[in-house]
Amino acid sequence: MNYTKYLLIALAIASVGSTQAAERAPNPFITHMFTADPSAHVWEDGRLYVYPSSDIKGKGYKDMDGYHVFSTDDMITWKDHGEILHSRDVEWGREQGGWMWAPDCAYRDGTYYYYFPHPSGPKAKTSWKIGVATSTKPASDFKVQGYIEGLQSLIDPCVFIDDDGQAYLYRAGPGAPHAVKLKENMMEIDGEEIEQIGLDGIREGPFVFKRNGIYYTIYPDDFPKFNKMRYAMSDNPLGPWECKGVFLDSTDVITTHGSCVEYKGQWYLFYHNGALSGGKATNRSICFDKVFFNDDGTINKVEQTLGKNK
Ligand code: FUB
Repeated sequence: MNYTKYLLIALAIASVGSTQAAERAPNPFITHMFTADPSAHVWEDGRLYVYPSSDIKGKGYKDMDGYHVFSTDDMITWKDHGEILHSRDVEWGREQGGWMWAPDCAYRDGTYYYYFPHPSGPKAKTSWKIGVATSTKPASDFKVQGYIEGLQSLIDPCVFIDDDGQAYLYRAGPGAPHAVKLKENMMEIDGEEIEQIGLDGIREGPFVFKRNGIYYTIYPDDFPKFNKMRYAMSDNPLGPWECKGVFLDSTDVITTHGSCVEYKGQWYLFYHNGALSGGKATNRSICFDKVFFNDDGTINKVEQTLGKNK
């Protein structure tokens, strides 16, 4: 075989390889229903699970009343595990239902803990509780156990378990961001809530993760009209934090809310936009894009593989 022929064959193989490496589900990756506020986790079965809230076609935030779970093992094919919880399953919840807002899920010792903000009284804004449902499976058979007592009325729970096994609950919106340790039962607080300092401009939706010994909080800011996503770093899971600025520009809806996770050697940001509804604020769709870190741990601006507002 002459050299040119050999080179052409090698280039063809390389280009097939790079096409395969780039393969992924296009954004938005869930298209049969509206979804928002994606919280992504990789569990022991090796799959990546996404726990979002569900928007309802033509309806508003107060009408959000159930949760689905989605999972994948290749970032291409996504399985809808169906509805895992509905406001009617929440005994202590407000009679009128609705308001099942941004959830999160954590795993400890064979149990999955599903955390969801839901009001306990007719005045949603002053009666937010953080409900807890448990299951031995990541995406089915969840049973509501109650809510976490002793917390102020805030939304958007995120539960992070550190390498030493200590679990922390973070929340923000409509008030200032707070964090608190959880007991080993994952359903009771251990100590006082601590205001999180340094999350400049935070509106709601904190998500905490750790990489190379550095703690990160990513969060929606209050940028007028179309919020952006900022991040902050710390050497302590309870802060103080140092805000490093915007790493996700606005999408085409006012809210932004997301999570950051490593899967099969690549970091991803999960977030939402209004691509399937033409930018309707309450009919959102979840997306993911790659995240790249610099040597000092700072995060590069995430390139959205679909349109955005500046
Ligand atoms: O999806 C309902 C609410 O909108 C969430 O709880 C907030 O984070 C915002 O995305």
